[in-house]
Amino acid sequence: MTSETHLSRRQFAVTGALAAGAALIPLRSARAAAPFEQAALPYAFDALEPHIDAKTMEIHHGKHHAAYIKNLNTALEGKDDLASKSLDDLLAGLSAVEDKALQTTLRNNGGGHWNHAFFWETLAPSDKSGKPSGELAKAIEAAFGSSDAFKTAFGEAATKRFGSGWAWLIAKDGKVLVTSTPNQDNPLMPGLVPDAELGVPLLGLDVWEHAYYLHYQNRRADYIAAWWNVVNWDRVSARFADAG
Ligand code: MN3
Repeated sequence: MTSETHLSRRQFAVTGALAAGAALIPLRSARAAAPFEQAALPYAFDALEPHIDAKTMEIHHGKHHAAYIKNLNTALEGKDDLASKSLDDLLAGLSAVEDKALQTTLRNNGGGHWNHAFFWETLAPSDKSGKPSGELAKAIEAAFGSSDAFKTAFGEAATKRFGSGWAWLIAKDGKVLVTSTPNQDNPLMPGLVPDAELGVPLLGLDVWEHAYYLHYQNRRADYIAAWWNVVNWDRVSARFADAG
């Protein structure tokens, strides 16, 4: 995860240990702090209206995303080798987790945490949405022919994702491409998502019904069309620049 997001680890409390020779001892008892915590939204719940309504944002952030973090932290209890990893490293190494039940739990909830933290940072009020700029605009033009053709391709990936999942624009080898993943998978999980491309996520769209059902009911296409109004293109363009 890049520094823009807030997947910070809670600082474990340490003893004062000021006496000469005393070591600082992390308090990693059974009551040790959970490793992952949730950042506040970078805007108000109603900041994306009318495109995404305040109630949906409140439940999506406060209930759904929060539950992924809670479940992730619970799964990591007592597993210091995994709990000490960054979330990116945890996802990158999931295919090597031998306990398949644990792997599935980490995949669903670690992916859920990563994807949602990324999603909130990808959005902005419509008056700040902007357009793809700089090298990203050129890469989209090169890959898809036009901005409209890109939106059509991305929208198709989001619409055709059966059930729950995500559509992505990713950077790979200096280019951009569209892919999609089921459930809470993402393009940072080598060895686990055979039908998806791996790469650096630039833009991700949550097409789980919980992301739109209150306002749009079954009309996923209407949600997708409205969502374009609240994409934070400055952020997406910066991600492409950082992807190198
Ligand atoms: Mn969601």
